Parts: sequence; C-alpha cells; structure tokens
Amino acid sequence: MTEITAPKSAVTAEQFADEIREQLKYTQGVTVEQAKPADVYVAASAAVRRHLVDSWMKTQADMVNGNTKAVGYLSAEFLMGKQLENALLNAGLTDQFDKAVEALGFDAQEVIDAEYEPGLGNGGLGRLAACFIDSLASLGVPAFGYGIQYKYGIFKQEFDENGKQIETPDYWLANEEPWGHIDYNRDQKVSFGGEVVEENGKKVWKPAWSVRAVPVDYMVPGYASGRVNTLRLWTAKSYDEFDLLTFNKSEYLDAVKPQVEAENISKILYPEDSTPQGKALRLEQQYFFVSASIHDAIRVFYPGQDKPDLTTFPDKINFQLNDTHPVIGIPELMRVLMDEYGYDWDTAWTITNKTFNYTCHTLLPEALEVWPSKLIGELLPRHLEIIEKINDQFEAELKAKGVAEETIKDMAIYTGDSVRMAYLATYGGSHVNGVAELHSQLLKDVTLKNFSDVYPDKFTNVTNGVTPRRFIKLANPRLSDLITEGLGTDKWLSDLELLKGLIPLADDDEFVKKFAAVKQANKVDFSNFAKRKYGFDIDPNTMINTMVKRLHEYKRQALKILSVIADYADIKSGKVSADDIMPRTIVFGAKAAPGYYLAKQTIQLINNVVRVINNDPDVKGKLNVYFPWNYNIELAMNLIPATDLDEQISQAGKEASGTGNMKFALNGALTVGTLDGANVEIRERVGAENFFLFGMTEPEVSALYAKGYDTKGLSREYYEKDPQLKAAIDMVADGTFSDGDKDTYKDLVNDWLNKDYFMTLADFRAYMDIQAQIEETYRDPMKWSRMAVLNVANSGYFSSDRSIEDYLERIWHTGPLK
Ligand code: GL4
Repeated sequence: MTEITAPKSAVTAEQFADEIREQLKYTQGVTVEQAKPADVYVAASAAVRRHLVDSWMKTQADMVNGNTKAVGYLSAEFLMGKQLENALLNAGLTDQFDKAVEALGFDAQEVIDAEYEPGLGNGGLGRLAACFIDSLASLGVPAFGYGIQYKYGIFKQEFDENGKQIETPDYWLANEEPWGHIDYNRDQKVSFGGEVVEENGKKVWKPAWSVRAVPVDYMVPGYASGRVNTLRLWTAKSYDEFDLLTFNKSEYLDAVKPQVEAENISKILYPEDSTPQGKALRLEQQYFFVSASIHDAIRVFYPGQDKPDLTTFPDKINFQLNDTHPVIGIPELMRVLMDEYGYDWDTAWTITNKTFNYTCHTLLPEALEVWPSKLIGELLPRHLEIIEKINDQFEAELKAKGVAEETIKDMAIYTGDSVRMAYLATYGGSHVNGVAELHSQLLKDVTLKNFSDVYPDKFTNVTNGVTPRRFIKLANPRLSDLITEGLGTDKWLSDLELLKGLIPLADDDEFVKKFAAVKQANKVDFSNFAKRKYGFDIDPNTMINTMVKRLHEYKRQALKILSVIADYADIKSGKVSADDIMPRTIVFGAKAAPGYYLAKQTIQLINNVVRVINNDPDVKGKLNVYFPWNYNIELAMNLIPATDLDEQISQAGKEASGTGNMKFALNGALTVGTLDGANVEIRERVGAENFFLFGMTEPEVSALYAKGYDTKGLSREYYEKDPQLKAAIDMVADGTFSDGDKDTYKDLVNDWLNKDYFMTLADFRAYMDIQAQIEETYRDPMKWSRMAVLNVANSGYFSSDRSIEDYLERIWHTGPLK
C-alpha cells in the first residue's frame, strides 16, 4: 500500500472547470469557444489563486498576531520560474486542473506552456532565493521575500549566424500576468540626493527627489503546510505624473520626463552574475527596494502605531541579506531608527545588529561590491555619514580588542574613497554564512579572514539546497512516481532524507531497470522537446552529457569544449576510430554577461564546434554537440531529468556552492567534477565510488599560483607537453572553427597559452583521463544505473528545506507558525 500525503483540494474537476469558465466570462470577457490556451492559462491561474487567498490572509494575520519571528529575505533577484504548475501542486488541484482543462477542450500542457517565464535573476543566486521562499512556506515559517519587479528580466539570448551571442530585451510583462497583485495602497516613498543639514542640533536629510515604491505581491504557497507567504516585489512609479507647466509650454515629451526617470529604477535587471558593475542606477535599485522593505516591515508589524517600540523589531523580523546587494539596508535602518523615530545611536545600533544577517555567495574578490564614496554621498548623503560613523565605531572597537594598526586599515569599511559592502555587512549584522562547507571555510581562512579572527562566533555555514517540489516532482514526474513506489510513500516530498530508503533498492535489479527506463523515457521526452523548441535532432540512445550554468571562465566551459575538440581531432587524424567512440550528446546552456569578452568568445567557439562537428559525416551519430540558446528554468526542468552525466568542473576554490549540481544528483545524473563548492559534500554523501572526481584541489591550485602559473605563462608547458591538448588548441587557432580565419579566437588562444588564470590547461590531462573512465563505466548500463540510484538515494540532504532548517537553527532562531 502506498501512502499518499500530497495536498488534495476538495474541489472537483467539474467545479474547477466552472471556476475557469467564470473567470473567462466575467473577468476576461471571452467564451470558452473563443478562448485560446493563453486565455485558459490566465483564467486557471486566477482560479487557483482564489483557492490560496484564505490561507494567505490567515498566514499574514497569524504572523502579525502571533509571537513567531518572521524572516525577511532581501534579494535583488528571485528567479521564480513559471508559477501555474507549482501553484496547482501546492493547492492540491493538479488532477482537477488536468481534467477541467480537458473538459473545456484544451490540452493541459499547452495551457501550462502559455505562461511566460519571468527571468528576474541571473542564475544560481536568484534561483536559490526562489527555492528558499518555497521552503520557508512549506515549513510554515512566516516570511517575506523582498525584491524588485523588474520590467525587463535577464536578456533573451540568441545566436547570430556566426555563433555570437545576441542579447535582446525580455519584456516579460507584455501579456497579462495573473500572479502579481499590485497594491497601490501599501506604497512607500523612497528619497534620493539632496543634502544633510543641522536643525536644532539634529541631522536632517533634505532629499532632492523621491520615487513611489509600489508593492506587487506574489503568493508563495507552501507544500502541504497550509501556509501561503508573500513575495513582495517593488515597482517604481513617479509622484510627478505629469508636469503641467512644461506641458503648457508645449514641450510634451519633456513633461513626462520625471515619470520616465523615476520608473527607470525598476526597469532592468543588471545582467552580470558574480561581476557587478558599479553603476549609479544599480545603487538606486538597491536602496529603492531595501528602504521600501524596511518601512513595509514596520508598517506590517506595528499596524497603525505612530510611536512603535522598535526595540522589539528584531523579535518581529530578521532580514537576511542575500549577498552584498541589499547591504545598504544597514545604514538605512540606522537612519530610520534615529532620524524618523528618534532613537539614539547605541540603541539604533543594537537593533540593527540584531536584525540583519549576511550570506556571502562568492569567493571572487571582484564580486564583493565596493561603492565609490562619492556616489553614495551624492545619492544618499545621510547614509554616507552614518557609514563613516559606523566605521569610526568599528575602528575603535578593533583598537580596544588590540588589533594591529595595519590590520585595522585592511579591515576598513570606509576607506575614504570607497565603501566595502561585504565588510559593512559582516560588522553590521549578527551572522555571516557561506553557502557550502568549503566556501564557508575559505571565507574564514581567506576572503574575510581578519573578520573571522576578531569575530569567530559570527561565522557559520549553511549549505545550499534546492526545492524537491519543482526540481523532482514537477520536473521529473516519472522518477517521482518510481520513488513513491519504491518507498511506499510520497512523504519524501516534504522530508527528502527519506530518499535514503532507496539505498537497498540499488541492489534490486528490477528496481534498477525501472529506474533506467525512467531515464530513457525522459531522454526521449527531451529529444522531442528539443526538436519542438530548437529544431534539434537529438538521439536519445546516446549518453546525454550536460553542462548548464552561466558562462564564466572559472566554471571552465573552455575545458569541456577543448576536450570535445580533442576527441574530434583524434578521430579526424585517424588516431581513434569513430566506431570505438561511445556515442555521446553534449548539451551546453549558458548566458554570458553582455560585456564579458572572453565568455562571449567561448560561446562563439562552442557554437562553431557545434556547426563543424554536427555536419561532419566522419563523427555522425558518435559525437554530437548542441547549444540550445536562452538557458532558463523551463529548459533546466526538461534537460536535467534526461541527463546521464553532469559537468561541475570549475577550478577548485572558485564555485561557492553550485545548486545545479544538486538538481542533477537528485535526478539521477552522475557528476564529473572537481573538489569545489558543494561538489565536495555531494561526493561525500553519494560515495566517492559514485562520483567522477578529477583535477587539482584548492591547496594545489594555490600552490600552482604561488609558482607563478598565470604570471609566468606556465600554461604553455602543459600545451607543449601534451600532444592531445596541443592538437585541440591548434585546431582552434588554425581556423577549423572559423572558416579558416585564424584571428577569430586569437584572444582566447592567447589567454590559454599565456595566462590561463583558471588553470584549464593544467587540469586538462586529468579531465581526459576521467572521461575515459566514465566511458568505460557507461558501457555497463546496470552499473551506471545503480550508481545513479545511489546518487538519488543519498542526496536528500540537498533539499532547500534542510537549508532553511539550518538557517532557522543557526541564524534566525525562529520556526513555523503555531
Ligand atoms: C552564486 C555562486 O556563484 C554559486 O556557486 C552559488 O550556488 C549561488 C547561490 O549561493 O550563488 N554567487 C553568485 S554572485 N552567483 C551565484 O550563482
């Protein structure tokens, strides 16, 4: 007997069909006969939203009336993915929807597909925020996600005829968006610029201009918790709708200028991942959403109170700073407490310190935001003063602790010229965490070493996780059913460690065969999806070998493509017979930041390797490479369940965690990877024998830097010594992938041979060797599938529910609503 615990609404399919009809008629004004799938999508979304409203209101009321501290997750990015399927699942309406839509004469998948995917994030960091608010709601913890409703999300990626990346704007709000509810009556005023003056011995900020922050609320339904939290994304509106004076002078276009400028603030998501641009508009965005959110939390938790007792604020809500982007919230809360509510500095500091915690998501020094003081001073003069004073206090504290003068200088939050946001966050909040064990350790040992020496108790780790609802249940229904069958319960969806119950089934040939059949069916599905969406002809009987993530040098897509080229070169030169090759389909997915030159060159190279190899009859059916454009969550949800082998091959010590790695392991792909980020913990759990490890370790990387690898051009030695590597690089240089033009990739080749900061060449041999071992293993399908089952069974730890439980215990010290 299988125990089913998934939520199931009492509403029947017939009733749900009626609700959809009602929406179509009374809200959208179309008959069922006139309706298109996109109309039904809007109607069904509105209908399911109605089913969530009561829980949503009750959750809000309980949050304000109860004594359970809430969490405010402040994040510049929430990469939510499509909403309808997830909302149906959590509302217990999936079956009813399928039947209702069919009864109305529509195809359920077509209706689901009509939703346009919002891209309000760059990659892992934004997707993590989405997984976290899903888990908070599913655990019943009162929480707000606070961010920005960008009008334009991450750009749409296209490839031109030369294989170059083209970015086009993603105007995701072009059609009706049924999920966000704009709440004009809960707006906040956010001000900028001007000056600070003294009035009666008090500092008074006289801003020069203000924008109206209007919340757009998204329900965040929990899975089987009965709770629905709120994602509140702010949109910027102008107060000066229209300048009549200017208009009367008949300068019509100038008359709307203030409105256009104000609304610019929430216009566009910055497309850099891990490489921020210090642009004024970005600081405006950060302050805009953080200031609105802080004021919103005060409004929510002290309703109708003119003189609230804000010393209790940290007992009402804790703000998690998702990377450095919202760190301006620290001086903002100080300002609000002192200037708006009259608290003295010390009281304000105590409240602020208890309210904030900071998650660092990187090890790349260039990703830790540093703002020019001049810019902050122009935009937020009062905040700059407060930051200076925080820095003074900090220096005094360090001095009193006996920290050396030199070290104090190194630790400065405010250097005169600039403000270091990571340092401000570390000092200004109660806890700092990294996102995987290795990452947290390196934060303490390297990136924030001085801080960890002085404040060791602030530092902790919370390893990332992913939501099993979206990334197993919705993405991989076949595997979900098999897991439920194998465990005799579907409870694993809210307690992912239950997957451990599958361990004995790895020795059960029948189960392993069923598992292999699931993978095979998923591969066929993906092949059909890729045909439909991209026109690709992917052979589902080949190994599907995937590398999807942002294009960044440290992630080393270059290593993967060089290995493909090396294999190709071996066949072309006759060293290896194509018949001896194990048929493989390599799938890339990656966006490059628009200004990231070498990353864009790498994209161009991959596309041209695709063009050359896929059209070469010598390797046909053996070596195929595809690069579907515009990698997004929809593609991830189709590709991950179909993947046999996942690539996590970053240079050790550079990937903070990774979360794709977790999604793949949970979907029964094997990983080839370095000892980096969460790979370390995945390997520990799934077992070294079920993970393809290769490459230098972090200490080995450091030692090689010390020898001058990148400064003395040591990579060239690897090139000279390894004929296979040399052949591959030569093939890039000689124009094989650029119609004979030797210049196309010269900068890429030059970088490999003279600098190679991320040590692609140094790890090449180890990578080729492990790939040979992978082929051998794959030739034994039962062995491979057994290993894959063990990956699934042992990856339950990587649920974002577990991450949130760790945050609750180590950082937030709160829990579910009573
Ligand atoms: C990132 C890290 O690069 C990535 O390893 C991590 O998994 C993710 C979530 O913690 O955060 N940091 C930045 S910046 N972008 C990311 O995706």
